[in-house]
Amino acid sequence: MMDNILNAFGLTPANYNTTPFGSGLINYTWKVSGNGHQYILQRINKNVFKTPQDIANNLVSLENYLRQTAPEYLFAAPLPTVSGTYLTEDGSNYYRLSPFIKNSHTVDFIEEDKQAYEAARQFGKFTRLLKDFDPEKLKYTLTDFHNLTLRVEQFKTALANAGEERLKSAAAEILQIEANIDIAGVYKQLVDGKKIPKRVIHHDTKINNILFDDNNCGLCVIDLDTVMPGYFISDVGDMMRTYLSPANEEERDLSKVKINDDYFIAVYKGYMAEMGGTLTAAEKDLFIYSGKFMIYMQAIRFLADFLNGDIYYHTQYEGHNLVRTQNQLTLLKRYFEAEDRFHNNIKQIENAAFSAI
Ligand code: ADP
Ligand code: GN1
Ligand code: MG
Repeated sequence: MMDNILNAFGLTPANYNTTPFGSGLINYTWKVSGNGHQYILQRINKNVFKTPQDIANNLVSLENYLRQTAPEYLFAAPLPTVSGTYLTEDGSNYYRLSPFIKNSHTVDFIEEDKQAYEAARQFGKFTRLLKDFDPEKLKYTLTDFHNLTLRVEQFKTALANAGEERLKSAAAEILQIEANIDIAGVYKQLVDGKKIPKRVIHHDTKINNILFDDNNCGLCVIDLDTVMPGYFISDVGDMMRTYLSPANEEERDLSKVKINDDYFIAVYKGYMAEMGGTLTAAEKDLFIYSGKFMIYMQAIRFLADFLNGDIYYHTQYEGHNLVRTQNQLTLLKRYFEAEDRFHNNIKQIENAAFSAI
């Protein structure tokens, strides 16, 4: 099976080794090595991405734009097949191949401020370089992906359809989701009131979607399937969700889910170093809200999947999605507790920048 896939990309199967790679929750990834070359091969989850050709088309138009406007920028776009398309099929799945970026690595959680700064800077740079690219030229590869209003509706449907046993075991988490519904209210107001602009947004700024070099300098952003029009709160919010705690969403010991203020400062400085001159005043005001938005939405998505019988996210053990929900709700609590400190941190950074002028 793999042989046909490699052949489609012009690689002679006998010359290459293919081994599973990475820790994503949606697609399957392999590293393909041989002949002095290395590639990343991915099987696209077709239950999630119904129109993978849209992803390929988006990436080609972004690559063309960036080649003209920022030729030095490292854009980890997929490679064409021998027939010139960017995807190949094995009858039931789509596959794509990208060059493996040399001397790169990813991390699953932050170990030092520098990683948070570098990652935030890379995601900020990506949106900044594309600030004059009309986002509506891109296809929505996942419609309503970060539409929190719809995610709440999907959660309610999951609640209505869930079996007794799962409902019972998730009773406490369901109450916590309901108690924080204001977060969804703020989102609805800002969308209905068109308070912030659509931009080219990555939509999956988890820490393991940044490639680092050996010195922990950011090389580039990867996992480009969900690059589409969106709001900056998606990207900054997912950084807050995945960079602030030394333990990630997989952690079962919830006492390890904490907020590291230095990582918050690093995210702010890194993102603003690129986007500070571009964000509107209304967007800047939503910087801290963005974390609540994404942490809350991820808790809802994990819990809805648990109630639906674990049909979306890869799971490794019974109750995995419920534990992930508990983890995210704990993070949300810690985030609320840190909110005043975040405001003070931002004030201090901005005052220092002002007095340096
Ligand atoms: P998923 O959607 O499953 O998260 P990713 O595109 O993030 O898929 O890829 C999974 C992992 O593969 C990444 O976390 C990274 O470690 C590695 N990876 C992906 N693309 C590249 C690349 N171009 N060069 C080097 N490593 C890569
Ligand atoms: C999924 O593919 P991966 O693992 O980078 C998910 C994200 C979630 C994330 C939670 C298409 O990302 O939205 O935030 O899991 N991607 C999709 O870890 O649903
Ligand atoms: Mg990924």
